[in-house]
Amino acid sequence: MLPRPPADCTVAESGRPPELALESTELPGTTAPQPAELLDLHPAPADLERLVLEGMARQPRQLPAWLLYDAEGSRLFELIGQQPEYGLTRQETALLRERAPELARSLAEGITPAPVLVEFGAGNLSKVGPLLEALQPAAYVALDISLDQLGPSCRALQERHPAVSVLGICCDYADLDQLPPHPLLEGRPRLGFYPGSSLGNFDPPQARALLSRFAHLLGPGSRLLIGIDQPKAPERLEAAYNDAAGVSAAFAFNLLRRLNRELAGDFDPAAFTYHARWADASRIVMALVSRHAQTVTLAGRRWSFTAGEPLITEYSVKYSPEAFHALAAAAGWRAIRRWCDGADDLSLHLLAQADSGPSRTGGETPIQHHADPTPMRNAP
Ligand code: AVI
Repeated sequence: MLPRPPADCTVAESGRPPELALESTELPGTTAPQPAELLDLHPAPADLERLVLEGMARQPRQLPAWLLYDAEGSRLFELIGQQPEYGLTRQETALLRERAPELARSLAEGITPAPVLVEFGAGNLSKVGPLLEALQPAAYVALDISLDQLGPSCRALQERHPAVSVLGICCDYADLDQLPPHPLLEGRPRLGFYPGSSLGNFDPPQARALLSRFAHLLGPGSRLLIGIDQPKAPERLEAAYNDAAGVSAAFAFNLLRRLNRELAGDFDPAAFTYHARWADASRIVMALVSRHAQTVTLAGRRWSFTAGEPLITEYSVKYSPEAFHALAAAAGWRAIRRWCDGADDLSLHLLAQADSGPSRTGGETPIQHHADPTPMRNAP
């Protein structure tokens, strides 16, 4: 039997008219697109060293998740998205494709002039196409830590969407005080897009700070469309982060290779084992666990690991809609609407800055309820 739709969620419909399966926009006879622009604000090697030293000194040891995304890490993460156990990427991509016109309408309602769409952690830009088609923003700005991935992805996107000016900014978006000055960003409202549930890779206090930072980077009156994965059966979650093909493990081990290469480390990957488990009823904890007592050199210092000691590579916190709304509210965002996949595994939340738009004191209901009477099915 198919599950019933939750009352507070607009669900993905089964099937889609072919004309709405959006992709390329280039029409015969259109002018050649401008090349996409790229700004490189990647943290300097000294910053990387400082962050690694801070993380290694923590108890338990934990490194910033963005370190996972060098060229090889970005390639492996794309592969994770194709593993049968890891549904997040497929389900969210399908939801974005199926609901793009409605998402764009809600996102840009009452916003003039044409906005700039700013995507945080844009990766290979594989999710934004349908939204760009439907929204037709004046410009699209993609922020990501991996320059190797951002450059080619921005160029390819610019070719597919010649009417939208594309700007790539390679940076740690969680450590950005301002969007850099650029003509494309001047005098236009900004809308934020943060798919993929990457917010879950920050612990809740950091996630709250990141949402506040987004409000600041986007400016007053902005809105944010954000993808959030939800808690589900622990066995399903643990399987998603322990895929049978071992890609999640390879993704974590790649971090040790990066540390060896960039910070003169001598980690022996064979001396660690990869572990991902559901903890505290709220998050997956991914770690490389030391197989035995050992000493490692990194950035000119010696670090000892006891047998069984973890080096945490990532958290992946899952938020119920209610828990996410509370987090967003604490960061100054008001929840406007939620869309979910057929199984209500994950959501796309539309947020507006709490001090913008109609006041909530006049009896306004912050969440629109969109019960869909049609039967649902899981997104492919
Ligand atoms: C990018 N992020 C949302 C992924 C996740 O699901 O937490 C990262 C990941 N790491 C291993 N598998 C997926």
